[in-house]
Amino acid sequence: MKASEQRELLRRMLLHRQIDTRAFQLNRQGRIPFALGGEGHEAAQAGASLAFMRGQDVLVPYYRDLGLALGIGLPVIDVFTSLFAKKADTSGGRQFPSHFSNKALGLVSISSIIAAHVAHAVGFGLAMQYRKERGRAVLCSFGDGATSQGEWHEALNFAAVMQAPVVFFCQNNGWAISVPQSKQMRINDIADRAIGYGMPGSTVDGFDPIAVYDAVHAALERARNGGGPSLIEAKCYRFLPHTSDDDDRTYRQPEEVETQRTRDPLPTFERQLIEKQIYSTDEIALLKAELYEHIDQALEEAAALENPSADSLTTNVYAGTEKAWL
Ligand SMILES: Cc1ncc(C[n+]2csc(CCOP(=O)(O)OP(=O)(O)O)c2C)c(N)n1
Ligand SMILES: [Mg+2]
Repeated sequence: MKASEQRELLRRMLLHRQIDTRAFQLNRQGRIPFALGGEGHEAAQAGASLAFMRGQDVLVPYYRDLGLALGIGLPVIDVFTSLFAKKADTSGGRQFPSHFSNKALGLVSISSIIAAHVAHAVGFGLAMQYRKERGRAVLCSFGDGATSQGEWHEALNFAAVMQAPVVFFCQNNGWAISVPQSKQMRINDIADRAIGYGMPGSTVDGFDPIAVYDAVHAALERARNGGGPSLIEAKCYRFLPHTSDDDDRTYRQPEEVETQRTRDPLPTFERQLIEKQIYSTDEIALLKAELYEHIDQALEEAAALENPSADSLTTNVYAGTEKAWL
């Protein structure tokens, strides 16, 4: 991979981590009601986002995919406009946090219903196929827990039968809120499920952004060229509680989290880039400071925006009040 692409991967990972940190700080300060972090998922999402072709592909993500959304071009200010529930948000400040969407970027709005969006993704893929739009594919992302839902299985089976251009990207962090993988399934590798549907499946180290990029890139290329769907499982870990409303000490040992933290993909990738002389320590420090400044400005700009008016309270809630989203 080119040095410039490796630098870009690190930039995306750092941006994701820094925004997560700021969102949890804002939550603890009482400035936003809810935060949902992807710490431990940065490498998987940066790698997958680099394989996405903006203007061609469609991303059907889930709520933990801030890094994927930023990676394909979601502006930082939009993240905070949503977190502060401002009028300028695509949903007019009415959307649940971490439910970003951006039509121009091909970023589909998130379904709060776990795995429902996997069927939607197949629908997008079938539409591309029906319109004979070669060179386009759908990237659909979800967690390990989503693969325990019936809809997930129906969606994968149908995608395989129809040879729809969809890449199913599982970020297996070992937990579905308080339920560990061992209580969800009797298999170790979720990618093993692919064979049951007749599509290629592979497991990659979700802490290695280059490995994830390689796997997702190859699968998207295959889909774009009529080769049908695939399932990729990126094994990672969730370092934070499920959300700011969750206390993970009630269901997992802090030692487990500490052990996983020693494998944190951020310092690991930073070290790798320094060893390869792609970045110096000073350059990384400068990059972090620049990102911090950018986030700071976007955050304050968003905080100063107008709130939705009280009379918009029922817009898009009752029939007859529909207003198209941006
Ligand atoms: C159909 C459905 N069931 C339950 C929930 C509640 N819920 C929200 S997130 C979640 C866990 C999903 O875990 P996973 O797919 O592994 O993603 P992760 O949060 O670990 O990234 C659950 C059960 C839901 N939103 N939808
Ligand atoms: Mg999970």
